[in-house]
Amino acid sequence: MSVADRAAALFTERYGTAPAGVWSAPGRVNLIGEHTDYNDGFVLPFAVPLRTAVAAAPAAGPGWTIHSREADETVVIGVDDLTPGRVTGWAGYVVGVLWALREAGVTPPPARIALTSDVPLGAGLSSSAALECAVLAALVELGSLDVPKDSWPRLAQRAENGYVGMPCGIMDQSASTLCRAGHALFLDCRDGAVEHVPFDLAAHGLALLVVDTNAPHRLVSGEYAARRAACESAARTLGVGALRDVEVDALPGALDRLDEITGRRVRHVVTENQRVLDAVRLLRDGRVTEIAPLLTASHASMRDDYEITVPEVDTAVDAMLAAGAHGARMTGGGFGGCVLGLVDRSAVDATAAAVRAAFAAAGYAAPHAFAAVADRGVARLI
Ligand code: GAF
Repeated sequence: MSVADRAAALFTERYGTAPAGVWSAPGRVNLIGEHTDYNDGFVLPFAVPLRTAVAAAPAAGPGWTIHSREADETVVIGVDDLTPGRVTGWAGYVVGVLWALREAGVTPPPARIALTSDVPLGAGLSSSAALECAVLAALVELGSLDVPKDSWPRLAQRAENGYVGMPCGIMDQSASTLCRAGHALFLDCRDGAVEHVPFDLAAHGLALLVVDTNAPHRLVSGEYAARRAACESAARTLGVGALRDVEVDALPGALDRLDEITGRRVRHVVTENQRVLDAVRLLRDGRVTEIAPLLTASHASMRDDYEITVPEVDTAVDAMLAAGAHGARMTGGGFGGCVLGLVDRSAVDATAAAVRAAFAAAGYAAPHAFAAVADRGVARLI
């Protein structure tokens, strides 16, 4: 059964009536451009065919009833709960969207909601943005709200920053909202400019192997916030609005003005922005295999300069490269999560087997591997 059908069936089972509709939003894999979004930089994610589905219908009284299949829990939310910190856990992302709408001067419609998801939690595939964006789509349509789609990423980000307390950038919510099938989303996180870059690997005899290392990441923990704070402090020291304003050529001079650790953080961001621009240029020209060294360089930069990888992630990247992957890197916020590898189509199974063998040898739990294709963003499915 599709995720949309499962959400509809869940709604009927819980509430004894059919939903008014089912909306869904995808998780994402970021091809390249990590920890650049909150530095006003560039990112290149694509949506994966793993989706969160929200079946919903208007409710008579005030408030919201929300049931999650994965949590096996029903949460009843009153208007008083729209206060940051009041609701935590999975429901906090839903209530965060209600709160963000109200903060924007929009009254979300009372509703009954049933949700289920194919996006694994804590795998760095942006399960939270998928949830936020699917809920937003449902509420906007149920309430006929005057909330244009290009404002959804900021609203969903506001939910996460202001309600959940995770100081994320704008990448994940943009990917979940704006991505198109067969394309990666080249996003300028400063002005929101978007280019849908063709990303059809099969046409080039290639595939993108994604390995979920099962090393759970905890982005609400302090490390993500610490990286973000270091970048903002470095920008102030350098007298720029954001690290996006530091060009690669100006890096040596900038590093002279920073302590050693901050300098490495800045070097990651500045070089990563350039790698995104280089990757986009190559993809536009159809020179897909040539992005591979950029992927591998991105990983080295995250491992050595930004220090956000963990042993499971480094093992997966090394195993992919040893098995002949053209390039490989961790994707997402880090401290666990997923690794991607650009491989020949014919090498997908052998590369996945090589990672499994390396994990077994290291005593790690068996990882989950799949070949990812670029899917569409948020949509009404039923
Ligand atoms: C997480 C965040 F939510 C994104 O905004 C982004 O910073 C990413 O980590 C790192 O590139 O997914």
